Amino acid sequence: MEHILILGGTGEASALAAAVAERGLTATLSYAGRTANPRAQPIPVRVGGFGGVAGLERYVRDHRVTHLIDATHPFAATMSAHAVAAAQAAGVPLLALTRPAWQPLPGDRWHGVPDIAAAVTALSGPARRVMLALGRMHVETFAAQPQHRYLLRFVDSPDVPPALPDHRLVVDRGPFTVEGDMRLMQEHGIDLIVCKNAGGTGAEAKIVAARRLGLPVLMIDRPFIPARATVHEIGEVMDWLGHSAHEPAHLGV
Ligand code: 3Y8
Ligand code: NAP
Repeated sequence: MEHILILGGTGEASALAAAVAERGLTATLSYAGRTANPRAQPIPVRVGGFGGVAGLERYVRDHRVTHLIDATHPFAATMSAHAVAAAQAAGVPLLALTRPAWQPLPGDRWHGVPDIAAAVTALSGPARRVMLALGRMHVETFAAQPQHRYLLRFVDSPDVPPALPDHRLVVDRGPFTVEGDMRLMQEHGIDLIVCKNAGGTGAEAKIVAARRLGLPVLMIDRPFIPARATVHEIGEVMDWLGHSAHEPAHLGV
């Protein structure tokens, strides 16, 4: 009897949860607990850290996990590194489900930076109207460039106001729409977008909106993640699990 542990927090993890539920497979979706009301799922959910690599290994053994799937965000590098180490230690197979990085199209005005610290440095210079579409976790580091007017977008309302002297805050969870993000950028007179190269479709609206408005984008490259087997499609995960994506449970297979 399999027990699939999905490390979630992305649109792809939710789509995978739906696919394994449809096939009646035994699975658990795991959230870190970063948001107040994570999306409801069709499979059991656990919330909170595991307690490092050892904690994840213990969870895998105690819950007889047979397959570990890392469907976390490409910037959740610590979780992904822990998954590689814990899967090895516990002797369970690991597969990563990720989305390819976004690539600029002709005409895109992207300026690539290696990490968030480099994005902060790149913001030196005269005041601008910057859409900081990075969520809440890294906002404090941008206080080093207080001259800008920042447009922030968080999933939840913050307990304390962000430490940026000139900011506007939108509380909204994705997926977002191109029209919605174009309107937001125009309403706030945005002249620069800062974002992570998340890939996928849930966060893509803002770079399409920037493209249509001819706005520059400060694109933060993904952090290093140790090598592991990786796929980009749900069907490949189902094949890996030994349940072809074309054998729905109701056919009694
Ligand atoms: C807690 C689970 C689903 C998953 C939906 C995806 C798409 C919408 C777009 C912008 C960019 C950002 C942020 C973003 C998106 C999806 C996906 C995605 C970006 C939820 C969720 C959790 C989180 C955590 C949250 C981070 C933040 C990042 C906001 C749920 C809604 C900016 C990443 O307030 C905080 O502390 C938020 C923290 C980590 C990054 C940061 O540094 O702040 N995601 N986002 C997960 C957990 O607890 O394990 O609440 O339902 C999931 C989603 N957010 O099931 O449909 O697939 O990525 N999430 C980025 O890409 O830059 C928003 O505003 O344009
Ligand atoms: P991270 O920095 O890689 O991980 C930090 C710690 O958070 C991990 O060591 C682990 O704690 C815990 N953790 C992370 N993801 C977890 C999960 N799915 N289930 C259980 N514990 C988890 O992670 P992060 O960048 O904070 O991301 C947290 C969550 O938000 C993940 O689900 C990720 O997919 C989602 N997310 C992140 C981003 C982003 O920009 N970083 C964007 C969208 C969604 P222990 O060491 O105690 O086990």
